[in-house]
Amino acid sequence: MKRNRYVNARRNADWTIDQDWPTYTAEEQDRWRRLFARQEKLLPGRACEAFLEAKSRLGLSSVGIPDLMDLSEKLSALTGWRVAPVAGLIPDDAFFDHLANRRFPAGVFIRPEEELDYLEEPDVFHDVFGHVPLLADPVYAQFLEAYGRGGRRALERGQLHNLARLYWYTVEFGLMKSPRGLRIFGAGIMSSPAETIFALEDASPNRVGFDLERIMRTKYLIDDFQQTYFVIESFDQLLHDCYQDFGALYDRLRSGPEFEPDELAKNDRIIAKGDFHYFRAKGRGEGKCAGFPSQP
Ligand code: HBI
Ligand code: FE
Repeated sequence: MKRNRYVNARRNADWTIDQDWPTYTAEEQDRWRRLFARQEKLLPGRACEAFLEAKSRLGLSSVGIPDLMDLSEKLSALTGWRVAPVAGLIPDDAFFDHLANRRFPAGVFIRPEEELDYLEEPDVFHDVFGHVPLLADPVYAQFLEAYGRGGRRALERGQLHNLARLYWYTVEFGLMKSPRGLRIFGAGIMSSPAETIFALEDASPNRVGFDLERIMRTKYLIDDFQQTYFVIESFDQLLHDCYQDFGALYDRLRSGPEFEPDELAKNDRIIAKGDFHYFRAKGRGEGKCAGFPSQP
């Protein structure tokens, strides 16, 4: 297979494979360098401090695709997390088991040239550049481990759809307050130049203060920029609010509203109400207000 040469690699019971680092071609290494250089220019003043700091501490650089063994040694010295090579998406139970044991499963193929800006499966640039740096932050590190344990419980209880929304709106597309304005921490934004700008600077999307239950009631789009971004105060807030058994919350979620990706809810702490021009032009959402009397 051209697209991902690892799909037929011999894999272990936990879905990990050998990264086989020496076999990356010069072309693939160059693709990493270009992706890296492009994000490197955009992220100062846009990515949260913890990310920027960890990125250099871990020695991520435009030199090329990191050897995940070396990277794991550096990361584990900081927070005990390691990076586990996988071929692509792995089953939910295996994914959560890795997280619960402080191993982050990272895709090791690099996106093909034709999909430089959009791809469906997580590749090494998304997973390693986007996700790994924050694992060097002790509080974020604890949050993601707890998420892994919560994932296993959610699977048993048939509540994964709700928990997956938390992952989506924080780990992948989360924003954070900082003394000098909003910053990115979600890996889906971090690894996308277009969404880096869109999430912070475009007038289209809503930006709403983090609320766990509200997020778990909110659907999401997987094939476009987000219509609503949720904003945490800090990783301490994220960990604190999520460090609980979600059992009672899941029971509440069985009734009550579900929100569309473009909808504002009555009790939202609105940081910015989107004008939705980007989405309206594509015929995909206009920014409804649930529970508000509709304006003529
Ligand atoms: N596998 N490699 C990989 N990466 C993911 O982010 C991932 C996965 N398998 C399942 C999964 N995510 C979902 O369970 C979560 O996003 C909820
Ligand atoms: Fe991801």
